[in-house]
Amino acid sequence: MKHFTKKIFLTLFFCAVHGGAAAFTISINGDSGIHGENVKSSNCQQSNEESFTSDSGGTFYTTAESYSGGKGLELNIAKGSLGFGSLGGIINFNKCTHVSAGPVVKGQEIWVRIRVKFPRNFEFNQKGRNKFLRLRTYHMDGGTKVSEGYNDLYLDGPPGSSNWNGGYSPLQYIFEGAQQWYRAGGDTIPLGKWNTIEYYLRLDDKKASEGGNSMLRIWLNGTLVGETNERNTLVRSDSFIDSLYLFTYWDNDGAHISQKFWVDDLKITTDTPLTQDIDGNPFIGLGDPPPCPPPFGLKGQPKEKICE
Ligand SMILES: [Ca+2]
Repeated sequence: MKHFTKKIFLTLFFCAVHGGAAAFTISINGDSGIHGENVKSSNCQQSNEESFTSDSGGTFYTTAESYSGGKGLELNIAKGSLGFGSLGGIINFNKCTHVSAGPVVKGQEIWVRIRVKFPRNFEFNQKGRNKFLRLRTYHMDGGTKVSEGYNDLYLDGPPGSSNWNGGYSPLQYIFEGAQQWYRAGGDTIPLGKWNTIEYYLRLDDKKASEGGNSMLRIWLNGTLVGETNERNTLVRSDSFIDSLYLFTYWDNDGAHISQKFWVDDLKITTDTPLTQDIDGNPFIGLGDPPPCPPPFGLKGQPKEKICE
């Protein structure tokens, strides 16, 4: 009880100083979902976990592909579609009141970890850069909410599949409020297998050379492939992030082909993970939950390992 009281006091103190929400965690692993059911709930609660709150019309729970728990999420893009409203989905943190989620502000940190699997014959959009994990950023001007654009992590198709501008990178970052690209290192993202990608921001309107404390980190399959403190992640000291857009947009021309791919184990947290990478940076990492083997389907063998 004493510890609980102290935690509440510290939370209130933090909010009073920073104006931001207490630490929160949003998770979607699909494991309690019903195969074929749309993943969307206006109050962010569905199948014993969180859910997209809008624009996820083509996203469904599936037993066909999963990294953990025997179920994952199937994402669809239809030929001719721009993707918005159907591809992936949006999680508005303000809708996730049951986990005390809300705007993330200067000085706070946010980690977004997801697993993604593209079929071997998957064709990325023909411009080369695919909108992937986007943290929408705003500030208030009087009573008006003003968009600063997105803190964007783009996922790029394999080299040679598209037109490259400035050299290949599997993952590229830009904050639209500052318009400066950052290209992560690392190899291409393998098709036909699960990949774990993690995206981290420490929010500041000033980068290190301006005396600020901003930070960007990107991990691909547990390896740190991008890190810089030379990017502004907010426009103003009172700016905030209040939503995650997962894909949500294909390109300006419409998809050239109808396709599906899969995601699993999406986790968004502002609570510093206990796991660290080999450089000592806190991250959600490859575990959480540990991987499950696929069901063998043979008589006498367990169908599925329980993932904690
Ligand atoms: Ca799962």
